Amino acid sequence: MNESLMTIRNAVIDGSSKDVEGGIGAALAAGLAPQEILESGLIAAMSMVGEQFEQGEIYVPEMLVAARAMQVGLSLLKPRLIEEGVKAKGKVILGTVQGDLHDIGKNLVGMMLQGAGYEIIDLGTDVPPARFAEAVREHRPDLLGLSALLTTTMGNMRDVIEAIEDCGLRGSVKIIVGGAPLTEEFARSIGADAYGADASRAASLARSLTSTG
Ligand code: B12
Repeated sequence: MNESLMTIRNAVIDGSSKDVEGGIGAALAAGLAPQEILESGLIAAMSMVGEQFEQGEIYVPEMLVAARAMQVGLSLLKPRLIEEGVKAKGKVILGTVQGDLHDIGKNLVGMMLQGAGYEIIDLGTDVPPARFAEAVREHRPDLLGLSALLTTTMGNMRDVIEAIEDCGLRGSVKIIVGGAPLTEEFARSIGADAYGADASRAASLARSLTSTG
């Protein structure tokens, strides 16, 4: 594997933003594609962090510094991942459901959709169902994307969909859901339109769900 990708992985795991920055600079200078740096560097490191946490080798503080280093890396790659001057293909509201603070995956989905030409309204994390419904009423998006990373919060997606149904707005917006603990079956069971396993799938789903005709 390319040396700079190893540097990036180790830097994310160690929580060293400075080394992430150096590694990404080196990787880009070596001609690696931003997508490869993202997948084989940043995302690969984050899944190793998840495994270490699961095995009790690291704790929340280490996970947090790793997440910060990952965010630094994402912000550096962002301009490269987003094609400039693309005309908006539609409007997307994104948010992480109530009780859940994980936002790296959601942010990545936002970047990919922005790169695919969508206007993004990001409601952030720990978003209550009423706030989602209010935003759908106010912005009239083509698509709503919900994220959840915890088995204890994924059920809150159902409440969001119900809140939107209660306002009579369900027919006006397509809803896609994602996050590590989710499955296709779960998405179907809560009445979502689709499940996206990763950010590039989110972009292809957006294209197919928002295309007219
Ligand atoms: C980083 C991290 C944190 C950071 C989050 C920082 C941040 N700003 O996001 C911090 C330290 C805050 C954290 C806290 C906690 N965490 Co945490 N965390 C993680 C970790 C290591 C990585 C998550 C991540 O960013 N992955 C990288 C991104 C790119 O991947 P992703 O999020 O899965 O997103 C992709 C897809 O899922 C999809 N996707 C995501 N959202 C959406 C939305 C749509 C619409 C679509 C289409 C697609 C999509 O596309 C994304 C891009 O490809 C995971 C482990 C793991 N392997 O997931 C644990 C993990 C999610 N955390 C876990 C736990 C237990 C916690 C805590 C409860 C720990 C504690 N005891 O306090 C708290 C909960 C805090 C809260 N209330 O939310 C558990 C969850 C277990 C479970 N089954 O519920 C995990 C799985 C770790 C583990 N193996 O045990 N965590």
